[in-house]
Amino acid sequence: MFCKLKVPADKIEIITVDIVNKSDEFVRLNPGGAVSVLVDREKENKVIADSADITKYLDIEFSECDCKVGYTGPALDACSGVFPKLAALLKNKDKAKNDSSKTKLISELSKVNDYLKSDSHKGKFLIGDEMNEIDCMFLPRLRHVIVAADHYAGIKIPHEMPALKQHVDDANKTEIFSATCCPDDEIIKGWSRHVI
Ligand SMILES: N[C@@H](CCC(=O)N[C@@H](CS)C(=O)NCC(=O)O)C(=O)O
Repeated sequence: MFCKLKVPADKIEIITVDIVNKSDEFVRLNPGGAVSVLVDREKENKVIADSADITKYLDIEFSECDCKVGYTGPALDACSGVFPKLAALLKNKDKAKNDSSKTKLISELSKVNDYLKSDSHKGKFLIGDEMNEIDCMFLPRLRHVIVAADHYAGIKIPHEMPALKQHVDDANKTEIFSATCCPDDEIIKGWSRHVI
């Protein structure tokens, strides 16, 4: 998603990887085997195999587009607890802790909703009317919540969080987010080894 935000469309080719059945070509390129991987064909197929390193690299190579890489502030404070609480809920094997794990996730979502409707928030996205690096970090994670928390724990974004719902609707309308969304069944399959 960050690559699509930074790099002109005619310079990008997105290739999806089946991480359960990795092709030999992919493993040759990235013996570590994890995604995301960037291959810079203009730099003798230079391979960068870590999303934080890819972000830094693209930020330098395409410096004319300022996507507020490394932003810290209220938006980051508001959204950084969501994914860890999702992981804690889905990886929890102790039934007695299930309700409290759900409550903790909902409480993190509520922090985002509160931030989105606060005076310190302006614009459609997390830190303005344009997408920035923080949106590329948070929106895919929020989609994991929307898909996996619903599938495995029956949790949906509560109706009492209209600002968060609107935020998701606005993001879904953008080409950058919708074109890079992981399909629902892949998200569900990805979490299945932790849940079952
Ligand atoms: N340091 C890596 C970690 C990424 C990561 O854990 N990717 C997972 C998918 S979200 C993966 O590729 N897992 C498959 C595997 O490691 O075989 C990054 O952030 O780029």
